[in-house]
Parts: sequence; structure tokens; C-alpha cells
Amino acid sequence: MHCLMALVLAFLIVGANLAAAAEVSDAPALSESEKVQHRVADMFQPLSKPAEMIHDVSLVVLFVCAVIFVIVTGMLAYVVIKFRKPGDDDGQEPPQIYGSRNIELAWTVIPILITIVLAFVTTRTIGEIQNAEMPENALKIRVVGHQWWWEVHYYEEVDGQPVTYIVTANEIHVPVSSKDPDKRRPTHILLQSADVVHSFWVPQLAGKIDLVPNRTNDLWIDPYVTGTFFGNCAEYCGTQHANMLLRVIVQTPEEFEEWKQEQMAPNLPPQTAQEIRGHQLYFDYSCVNCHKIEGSPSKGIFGPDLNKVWTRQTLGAGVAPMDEKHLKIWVKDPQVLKVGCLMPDMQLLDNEVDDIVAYLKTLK
Ligand code: HEC
Ligand SMILES: [Cu+2]
Repeated sequence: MHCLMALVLAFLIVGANLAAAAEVSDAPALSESEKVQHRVADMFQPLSKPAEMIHDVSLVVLFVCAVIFVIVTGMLAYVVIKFRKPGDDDGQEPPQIYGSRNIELAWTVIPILITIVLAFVTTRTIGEIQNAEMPENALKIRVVGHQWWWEVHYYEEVDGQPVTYIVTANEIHVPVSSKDPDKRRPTHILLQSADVVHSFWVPQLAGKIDLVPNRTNDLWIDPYVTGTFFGNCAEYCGTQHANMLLRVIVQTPEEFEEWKQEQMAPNLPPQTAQEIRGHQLYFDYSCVNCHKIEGSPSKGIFGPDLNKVWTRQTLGAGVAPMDEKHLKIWVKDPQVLKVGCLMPDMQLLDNEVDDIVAYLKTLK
């Protein structure tokens, strides 16, 4: 009873302290309703060929393991109940039996065989996915992992050389593919890293593959339906690893073509007085050293390409929605929304922030 009271008291004290702590801390930069929707993607609902193949093989593995689990725990339960200490126990040691060649062989050989079969089934699937031929019409993308965002290049091979035609960040638009071989249009994605090891994972579309510095890996996706698919970095890569989110937006061929044209169109020059001031400030401050804007002297590549930044759904690899309010918070001090991210607080005045954001909104 004392014990229980002590426990209740402990809970009350901890609870009170937590409540007090919550009162002192500042209001969060993002309220609950403003947080960007990031449904945890359901890997048991694959909607793309490679994810489907992985799903099938994992069900086989899961089934075999479930059977082993039931047999082993069943036998364990049986033994524990059947051979529990009887009422008339004489307190003597039971007879000691050492070694049974047959039983030892059985529990060595059977698990080895099961493991070999599972290994073969798995490697065959991995091989089939990795060695799949990409059709001529496959969309080609190169993704570079950064602490803590994704750089995305759309490229075409011209005389064996990759030529980039769109650069964006964190959001990958692709056309819908199909199970019908004639209507298929998969997307082939090269994976590289600018700093540490990251891992690209969009559970409903494909398996996860690491992005390793000085190496190019690749995967492909073949989405059967349109929609937005959520993914994230699946290899711890530093402070903001958890906010290194990514989304794949699967569109109809027409919508995708429209998006492509929009991204490739030249930016309109700033119109209003405020946009012109913002444009000037953007170039006066060191934004240009880290960010690139197509057709302008802003050629930095340390941070995300800001060309058409206003067409993105999210900001800072999914930490906030892309709207005026959050863009202002970000430009004022990105550390508020994404603590430790590699864009510094530029110490801008509020009116400078307003002007720069007005300019950024013309990038669409
Ligand atoms: C030292 C380099 C650096 C400087 C200087 C810098 N940025 Fe950034 N910026 C970054 C990095 C890195 C990110 C990505 C942060 C992340 O998502 O983790 C970023 C992200 C952004 C984003 C969000 C883009 C997106 O798609 O999510 C905007 C907008 C932006 N910066 C605007 C600016 C503006 C405006 C300035 C000048 C006032 C500026 N930046 C100065 C490095 C920099
Ligand atoms: Cu990571």
C-alpha cells in the first residue's frame, strides 16, 4: 500500500513539473494544426512494382518466421507446464542426459536449410529489382542527399552526357506508370550524397537505398496510381535527420507535363516596388552564396535551388507548409523552425524579411 502511494505521489510530482516546464517554454513556431501532414506511409500497401515485390517476399519471410515462432513457443509452453515441479517432488536431481545426435542434427540442419531458402528467396527478389531493364521512356532523376534536405535533378542523356533541365528540392514530381507494359513509364533515380550517408525511402514505392558519398546508387519506382507518397531519410544523418522528409507527387502525364513546363519557364522579373526591393536585398545579402536562381547571378549550391521555390508544397524538407507566414519565419530565422539546420539566422529586419519574401513569391 505504501508502495502504491509513493508511486502516485511520484506521478503527481513529475506531472506538476512537466506542466510547469510547458508554461515557461515559448509557444512553438508551428501549432498542431499547422504541422505539415506526414502520414506514416503504410508499407503493407505497396503501389509500385519494386515495393510490391519486396512486400511479397516479406510476407513469405514473415509467414515462415510465424510458423517457427508458434512451434517454438508452443513447445516451450508445453514443457514449462508439463514438467513443472510436481506436488510430490522428492527434491532429488533428475537424471542427467547428455547429447542426442539425432536431436542435435535436427536443430542444426533444419534452421540452416530454412535460412538458406529465405536467403535465396530474398536475394532473388533483390536481384530482379536491381537488374530490371529500364525502358527507353523512363524518366531520369538524380537525387543528392544533404544535411537535411534532398536535391533533385531532372536530366536527359545527350550523347552519353547527363544534361539537367530542372533542379528542385524535397519534392519529386513523376508521371504515373501502369501495370500494363504498353502504358508503363517508370522513373529511374540515381542516388548520391554531398556529405554523410543518407537513405532514400518511400515505403509504398520502393525499398530503401543508401546515398553514400563518392558513390552512385540507384533505384526505380513504378507507381500505379496518382497521389502524394511520403518518404523520409532512413539513415541517421545528424540533428535534423527526422526533418529530412520527402514527398513523391505522382501525376497524370498531362499534369506532369504542365509541372515540367512551369518549372522550366523563365522567372518573371519582379514587378511591384516591394518585390524589386526584395530582389535587391536578396542579392545584397549572402543568400546568393548558398542558393541558386536560374537566369540570375545567384549561383550558390550549398542550399536548395530556389528557382520556383514558391511552387513547392513544403519548406525546409517538410518542416512547415510553404505559405507566406512560414516563409517569413524561415527567412527571419530558419533556426526557429528547424533547429541546427545549415542556414544561419541572417539577422534581417522585419521589413527586409517582408520584402525578400515578396520577391521569393515571384519565383513560381
Ligand atoms: C550558409 C548558406 C545559406 C545562406 C547564406 C542562406 N541560406 Fe537559405 N538555406 C540554406 C540551407 C542549407 C537550406 C536548407 C535547410 C534545410 O532544409 O535543412 C536553406 C533553405 C532555404 C529556403 C527553403 C527552401 C526549401 O525549398 O525548403 C529558403 C526559402 C531560403 N533558404 C532562403 C534564403 C534567403 C532568402 C537567404 C538570404 C537572406 C538565405 N536563404 C541564405 C543555406 C543558406
Ligand atoms: Cu537522415
